[in-house]
Amino acid sequence: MTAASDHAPQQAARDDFYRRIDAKNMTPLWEVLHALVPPEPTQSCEPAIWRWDEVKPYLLESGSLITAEEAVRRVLIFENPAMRGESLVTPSLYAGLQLILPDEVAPSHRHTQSALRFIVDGRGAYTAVDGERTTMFPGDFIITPSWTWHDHGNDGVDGSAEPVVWLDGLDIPIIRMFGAGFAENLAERSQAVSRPEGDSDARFAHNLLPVRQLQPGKSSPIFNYPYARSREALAQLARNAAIDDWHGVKMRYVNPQTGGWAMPTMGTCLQLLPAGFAGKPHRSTDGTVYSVVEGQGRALITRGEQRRTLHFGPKDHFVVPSWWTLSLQADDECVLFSFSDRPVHEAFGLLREEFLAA
Ligand code: 1HN
Repeated sequence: MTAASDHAPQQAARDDFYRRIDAKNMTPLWEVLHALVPPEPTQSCEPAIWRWDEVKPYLLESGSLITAEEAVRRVLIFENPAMRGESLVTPSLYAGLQLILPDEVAPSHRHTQSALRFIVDGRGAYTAVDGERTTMFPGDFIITPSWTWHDHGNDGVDGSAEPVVWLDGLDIPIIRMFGAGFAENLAERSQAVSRPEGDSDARFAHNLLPVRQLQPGKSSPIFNYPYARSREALAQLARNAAIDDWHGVKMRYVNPQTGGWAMPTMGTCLQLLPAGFAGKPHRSTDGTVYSVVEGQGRALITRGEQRRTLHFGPKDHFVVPSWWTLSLQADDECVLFSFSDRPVHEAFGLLREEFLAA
């Protein structure tokens, strides 16, 4: 008798066993162990790019189809091509572009999901967070921490208003996994303003902290990190400091009370690549979303035999999945904003990254 024919009765017995335990909501680990604990990350997530010249017309068209009020949030979601239908850009992150037209209001609500905004196009919209408004300009990084009331409007600046577009990043899948999602709407369209614009900036964004400040919360008390200041820091460092072979000049947004990230679940960075920069390859476990602010360049994204070259320019967005290798190249001077779930990897001792030689 051959080994194969020996095997058949045993397999039939096993299949019968699986059927019987299946009826009791059980399944054998030995059939799935390799998939449950793979030697390396095996997420369904691909590199992808959303180019501004393709996205912008659709976003503006959405503005003629539905109001911000009716939509609650008028957003085109960036769906990862490997995860269509899931409203996700990576398995742990949500991203999309939001449009608000002059005189519109996106009504006030709060939820346990944390949100970040990165202003992409247009100026003069505002966002209000827990009683304070901030006017948004391109390149500003704004946070709405977990369970803070937030609404948006577009009153314009200097007597003129224009459509305003920003990137939204949320930790939706992380909150869903923990069964910790709660949300509620405010009865009024907009929340009452209780502090003048610039109040939190004065208290927390000048290398000073109030002496009678209470215990730090989980998120930064600064809720707008203006582009003008971040850009100036990058410009000065690009002139005076060593350029990192992998990252160029890369800085992270910081919670001034703790030195940690601005929010507990999502980490955010701004980086400058000098003109002609040819970055060395790097990979990390935190899948990352990029928003291009300035410059033209290329992202080479590889994993094993798979290889993608994404040509990017201003206001384009692209995603680099967990454990894919990224090399960044700049034609002219580039500035990139990025966000990922890195704080969660760090908190759980899971962050792995490799700075490769070539
Ligand atoms: C949300 O509250 C906003 O406040 C944007 O602007 C996008 C996506 C899913 C759930 C809540 C916002 C969102 C969101």
